[in-house]
Amino acid sequence: MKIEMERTFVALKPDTVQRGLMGKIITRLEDKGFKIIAMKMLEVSKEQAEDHYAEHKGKPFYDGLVKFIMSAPILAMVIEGVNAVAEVRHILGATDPDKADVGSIRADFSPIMACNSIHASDSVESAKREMAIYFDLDKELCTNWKTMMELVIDAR
Ligand code: 3AN
Repeated sequence: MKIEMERTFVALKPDTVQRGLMGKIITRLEDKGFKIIAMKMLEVSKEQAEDHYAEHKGKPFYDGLVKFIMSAPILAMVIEGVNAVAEVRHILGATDPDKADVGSIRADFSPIMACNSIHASDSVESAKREMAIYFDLDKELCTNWKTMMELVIDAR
């Protein structure tokens, strides 16, 4: 199995912010051992929304997606960890909460697919593209610190 240190883009969607579930969902990511290296609450602009969902342009649900992501603030994050892209998607569960594994974030928190609580990039390439939509990558990533686990490993 590959072991790669990766970064991924995660956004807690408007439904999560409105329902006061940010803390619970961040805890799931931190408990798994991921490192949050950037975090920003923001109101998504039309341009950011259209960039984010460019792959869905033309689909019947596209307008609803853009409207929804702009309907309340999101919490944008960059997350670092071993195999972070696939592992974070695994913790999220399937896009449709009805099909998400029991114990995944979407199975546990999301009522319907249109309000599925959280987004995470589906590849390293998507992660780079999506991070750049929401963060100034030269200034806004906090990379010069270590988690307790990293300090313990260094001290051995
Ligand atoms: P994920 O967030 O799991 O990567 P995407 O990026 O494929 O899912 O889809 C983003 C959003 O688009 C989903 N949260 C969902 O609301 C909507 N969506 C995706 N596929 C469909 C579909 N087949 N019918 C309706 N809405 C969809």
